[in-house]
Amino acid sequence: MTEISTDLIGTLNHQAAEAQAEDYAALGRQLARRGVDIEALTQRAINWTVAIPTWGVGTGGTRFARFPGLGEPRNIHDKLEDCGVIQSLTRGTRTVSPHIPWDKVSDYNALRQEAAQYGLGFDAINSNTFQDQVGQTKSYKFGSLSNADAMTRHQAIEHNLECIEIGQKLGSTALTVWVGDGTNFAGQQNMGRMFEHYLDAMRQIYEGLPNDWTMYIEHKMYEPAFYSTVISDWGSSLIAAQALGSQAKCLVDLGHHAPNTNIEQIVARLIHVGKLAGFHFNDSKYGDDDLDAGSVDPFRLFLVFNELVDAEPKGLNLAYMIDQSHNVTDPIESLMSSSMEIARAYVQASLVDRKALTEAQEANDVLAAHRMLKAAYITDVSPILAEARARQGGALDPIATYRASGYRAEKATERPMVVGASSGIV
Ligand code: PSV
Ligand code: MN
Repeated sequence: MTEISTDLIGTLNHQAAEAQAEDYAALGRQLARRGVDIEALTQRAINWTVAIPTWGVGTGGTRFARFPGLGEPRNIHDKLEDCGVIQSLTRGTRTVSPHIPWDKVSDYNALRQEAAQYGLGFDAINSNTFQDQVGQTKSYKFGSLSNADAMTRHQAIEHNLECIEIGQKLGSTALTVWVGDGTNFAGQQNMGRMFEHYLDAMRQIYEGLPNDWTMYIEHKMYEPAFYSTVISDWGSSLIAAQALGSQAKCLVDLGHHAPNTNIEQIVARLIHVGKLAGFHFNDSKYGDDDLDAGSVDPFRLFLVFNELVDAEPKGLNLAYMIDQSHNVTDPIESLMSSSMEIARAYVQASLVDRKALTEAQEANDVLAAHRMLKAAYITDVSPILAEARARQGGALDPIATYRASGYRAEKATERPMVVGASSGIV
C-alpha cells in the first residue's frame, strides 16, 4: 500500500537509468582501483535503515511562531501515510518512532497492522513528560521524574510504564526517556536531590521494562530549562545508565550539545563502555536547532559514522532515528533528504581503509591518516545510494519523484487545516 504510484517511480527511474548505470559503473571502477568492491557497499546501503519520528512529518515551529504547511498530517494515521511515502521512495526508513500521548489511539494492534501495510514497523517509543496534557492531575511545570513533589513523579513514572505497555502492542523493544526537567534560577532546586529523585523514578520505570527491552536515556544541555538541566550531558546520562543496569543505555541526539563539542569522541567513549544506545540525527549551528541532518556540518556526521564503522567488529546494535523540526520545508522532502544524507555518511565511512588508517596512526603519520578520512569523505557515493534505492523498488531521485507525484497537493485537499492544531514539535 503506497500513495506514490509504482508506475511513476518506474517511469522516472527508467528516464534516469542510463545516466545512473554510467555513474555507477564509473564509481565502481574508481573504487576498484582503491581496492573497494562497490557491490559490497551497495549491499550495506541496502541493509541500512533509519527510523522516522512520527512528529517529524508535521511542520515544526519555534517559540515565536509556527507556519503550518499544506496537507499536514492531522493524526497518527496521516503520519503513517506520510512515513509510508518516505519509505516507498527511499527504501531506507523501515520504522517509525512514536511519541505518546501525541500518537495515542484506542487500538494499537490495529495501528501496528496499519503501519505494516505501508511496510513500516515501530522503533523506540518516546514518552512525554515535558508538556501538560488536558485533564492531567499534576503539572510538569517544575519537572517530572525529578519533581520535588512525589505525586508528580509518580504520575510521570506511570506514564512511562504506560508507554512500555503501548510499545509492546506496537512491537517496539525500546523506551526513550527525555525529560525537560531542570531549573531556571540558581537556588531554585537542589541539584543533587533532583538527580536522586530522577534516578529513583527511573529505577521504577526500569523495573517495568520487559527483559528484551532497552531504555534509552537522552541527554540535552539546556532548553526548556535554562539554568540547569537534570540530564544535561553524556556524563549524567552515563551515570544514570550505569546505576540502572545493563538494559539502560545513552542516546545521543546530535543537537543536544554545546556548539563545537566533539560528539564523535563522546560516541567513542560510550562505545568503549558498551553504553551507546543510538542516535537522534539532526544538524545544528547554535543549539538544539533540529535542522536537517547533514545540512550544516556533513563532515561531523561522517566523523560520527567513522567511529561507528570502526567499532563494528565489537558487534554494535544501535538505534538510528531522525529527530528534526521542519519549519520552512515540506517535512516529507526534508526527511527524505536527511535519510539520504545519513546513509551517505554511513557509506562514506564504510570506505575508509581501516587497516591502512591504523598503520598510519601507529606510525604517527598524521597527514596520511587524516587524508584517508578525507579521501572517503570526498567520494561522491550518490550512485551507490541511488542504486540501493532502485534495486529495492525505490526512486533514483526521491525528491523529484515526490514532487512529480503531486502528493502534497492531493493531501492539501484531503486534509483540511485544523485550526489551532500544532502537529509539529517546537
Ligand atoms: C527534545 O529536544 C527532543 O530531542 C526529544 O527527543 C523529544 O522527544 C523530541 O525532541 C521531541 O520534542
Ligand atoms: Mn531527540
